[in-house]
Amino acid sequence: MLPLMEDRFILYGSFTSSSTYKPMLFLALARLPFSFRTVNLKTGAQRSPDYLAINRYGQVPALRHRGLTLVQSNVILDYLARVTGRFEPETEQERWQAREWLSWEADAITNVARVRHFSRFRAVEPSVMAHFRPLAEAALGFLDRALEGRQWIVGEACSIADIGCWGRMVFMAEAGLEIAAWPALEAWSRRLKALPGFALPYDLIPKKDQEIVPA
Ligand SMILES: N[C@@H](CCC(=O)N[C@@H](CS)C(=O)NCC(=O)O)C(=O)O
Repeated sequence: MLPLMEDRFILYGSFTSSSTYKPMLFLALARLPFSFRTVNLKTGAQRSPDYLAINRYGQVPALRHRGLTLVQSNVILDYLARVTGRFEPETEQERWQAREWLSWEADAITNVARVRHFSRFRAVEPSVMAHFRPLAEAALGFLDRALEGRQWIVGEACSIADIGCWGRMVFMAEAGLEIAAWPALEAWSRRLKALPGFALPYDLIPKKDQEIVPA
């Protein structure tokens, strides 16, 4: 049965956005229904007064639920884990660790998203790329080492730490960063891809407003 309308998650996002993919992947893996509202980044819809009233930073994603508005993809993942109980690690220490990884990824894996942005959407001086590419590679190397001998980043199951880190790096091939260079990362990505409900961004995020009802 569908939840009451006010209980339904409303996610604002764009199909080219790794930040949108993160909460979207959570909802897909958790098999939760939600309403998707597209924000066209190409036409600058993220800077329209209506959207700025939802997200002051003029960025996607944003989530509305039960009268609340949440922005910043990692805050949204934190919220989704809290209200649904899904993808929350088991112990309190691990739950804090998952949030620690989310904070880290916003500092470090963001460089992967930057290099992809410069490769795909906005050409920059070679010196800018030369600055950010090693930072992206260092972030991927750090996570690769952390995953050696482990199935998941925190605890024994997939958590918001995995969804957040994977989600931000998902377009890495568009930045010329081949995951095969980091064997533990590649093995972990295969485990993620095997989870029921998993999909890659271009298969998952609609280009138009849509009501999503998992099968
Ligand atoms: N720290 C933010 C980053 C969000 C972000 O960078 N969103 C991009 C798309 S991935 C965006 O909306 N860009 C449009 C713009 O900045 O004009 C988060 O994690 O939610």
